[in-house]
Amino acid sequence: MSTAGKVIKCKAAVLWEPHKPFTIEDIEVAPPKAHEVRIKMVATGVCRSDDHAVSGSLFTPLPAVLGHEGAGIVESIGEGVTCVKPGDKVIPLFSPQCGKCRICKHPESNLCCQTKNLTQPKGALLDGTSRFSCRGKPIHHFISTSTFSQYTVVDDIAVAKIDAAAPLDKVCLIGCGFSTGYGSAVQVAKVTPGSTCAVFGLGGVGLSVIIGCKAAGAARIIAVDINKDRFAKAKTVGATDCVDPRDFEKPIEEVLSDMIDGGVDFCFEVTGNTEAVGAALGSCHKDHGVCVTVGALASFTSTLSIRSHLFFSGRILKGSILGGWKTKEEIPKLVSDYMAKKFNIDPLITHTLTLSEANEAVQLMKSGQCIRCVLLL
Ligand code: COD
Ligand code: ZN
Ligand code: ZN
Repeated sequence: MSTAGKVIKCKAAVLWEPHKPFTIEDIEVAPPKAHEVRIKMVATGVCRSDDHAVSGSLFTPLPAVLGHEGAGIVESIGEGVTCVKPGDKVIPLFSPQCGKCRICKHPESNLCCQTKNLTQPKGALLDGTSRFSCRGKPIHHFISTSTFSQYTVVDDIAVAKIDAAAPLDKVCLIGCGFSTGYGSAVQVAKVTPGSTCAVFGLGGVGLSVIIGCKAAGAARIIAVDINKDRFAKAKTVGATDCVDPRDFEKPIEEVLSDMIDGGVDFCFEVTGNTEAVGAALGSCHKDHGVCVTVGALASFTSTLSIRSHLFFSGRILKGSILGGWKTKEEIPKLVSDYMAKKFNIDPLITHTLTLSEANEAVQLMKSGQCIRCVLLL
């Protein structure tokens, strides 16, 4: 029997208060309104930003259904939706693409003017209301996505149709972590063939940067982390050298400068530790080095402290969101590239659990035991 037009009851992980575990609840998910899409979620990765929302360093109104790295199948569509139909495999987009605004029309940018849920979180869909309720109370959405639920509703500018053959328990990572890292290398830094690269931080996102550097033809990729347990996986995905800054008395930027004749061409800070930004920038060649910071976004309130003399030359420091991809257009292409084996994301998934184990997944991530944990919904 069709569920279209009806309220769906399903399970979701709800965060009622900051710093508390999720509770697995029976929630109600209302049908999609005009230009909205209701999705039966199949799989979701658990990302650092979900935990940043739990801790409050990434502000989002609560109670909420978190999760933003998911994949599923369209259950029903609201009036006026033309980009997807029931039965389509999709990835929800925490950074939407309206296709009409100045930013969407700019060839180099991707932070669409409708990315309000990310920059000024209201915890709602674009019409300002929620489709979730639990125990008689409205529950907020999270950055246009809310994937820790068996069903979610998103705006039609925040969903990308993907290859019908794509394995959703793998390509869910293309909704955030993989695309953020891979795009930082190929799209934001524009790593060149034969170049030298260094990647600070070897979590799921940093390893995805390495995959991107390798795909772009980098000759040398130096993986930097204070946790040596991450080195084996870094080598598996393409690192040529692994360095622990704590093994040296001199600063890591001097170590890398000695290793690579004045510093690397491209450096990436993917630690979530703002203090590493200066070291990453200082590890770039002073003449032309490009440094991309991913971790500096980890908190809305943190500030950077960088020695100004690092800019007394041609170094460039760049930021980005979601690897610079124009999401609606380019996320499906990344899924197709994965299907065509242009890169492999499978080594990033070290654990697969169920929705009822969402809190265990967060603990695995916080303890550093997992790279990416996927929840089956
Ligand atoms: N030097 C070297 N390595 C370090 C240092 C340091 N000073 N500090 C920490 N590290 C290492 C840790 O040992 C760890 O291995 C690694 O850095 C970080 O790994 P994870 O598993 O914590 O992180 P990821 O890859 O899942 O996520 C890293 C981000 C920086 C992306 C994350 O913190 C984040 O949320 N950033 C928000 C910005 C963003 O764009 N996120 C993607 C959209 S949600
Ligand atoms: Zn994320
Ligand atoms: Zn736009």
